[in-house]
Amino acid sequence: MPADNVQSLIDQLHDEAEMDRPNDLTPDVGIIMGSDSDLPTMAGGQGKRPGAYVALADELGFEEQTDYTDAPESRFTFETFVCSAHRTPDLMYAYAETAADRGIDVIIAGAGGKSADLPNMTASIAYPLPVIGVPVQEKSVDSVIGMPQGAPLTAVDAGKSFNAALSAAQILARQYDDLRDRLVTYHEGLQTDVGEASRDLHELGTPGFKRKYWDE
Ligand code: RP5
Repeated sequence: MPADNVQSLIDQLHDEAEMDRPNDLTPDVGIIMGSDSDLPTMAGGQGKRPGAYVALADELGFEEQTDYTDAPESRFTFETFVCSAHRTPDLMYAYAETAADRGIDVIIAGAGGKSADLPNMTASIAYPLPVIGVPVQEKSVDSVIGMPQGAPLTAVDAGKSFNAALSAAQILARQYDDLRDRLVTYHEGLQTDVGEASRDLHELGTPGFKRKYWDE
């Protein structure tokens, strides 16, 4: 029997699934993780490289939807939950089972440890909704990607939740030209950064480059 506060989340998910809200008012991407200790990897910060939150919110203009019935202004939104496969299996099941009816178009699921089962179990339950798995640690890679034939899961390398977010946006961009343009702009920015670094390194020389970029 789930704890009361877990049951209340489960009930809420089922209630929301029955609301039949228009797709443009529901979160497009669902981010779930096995523990709040995964948040630095899934979102970024606390000494970790930028994560899914940074990719979606800062690079692609998504907004985080924190109230299912009150969508933010941005057309593209995501929501975030902690949902442990082992400690709250009923919540994991409810999230995956209701995701499509709640209007989620793609799920990003991250988990750590050697038994990182949240991404693959979510993919099986939410099928055919696409799920992108993020192994939070190196030792989680095998358990995330090791799916049997017929039970697909797309996955990124350990800790690369930023790329998981880009992949999620790529999936959505098949439907939305605006999002496609944002992805192209982001990619052009990467090219510009490399171009700048290359010219500066060449023209300033290594000591000058280090002075300009490393001593700031
Ligand atoms: C996994 O166990 C979680 O995804 C997390 O990466 C790991 C440790 O969880 P905590 O003990 O920090 O809650 O299920």
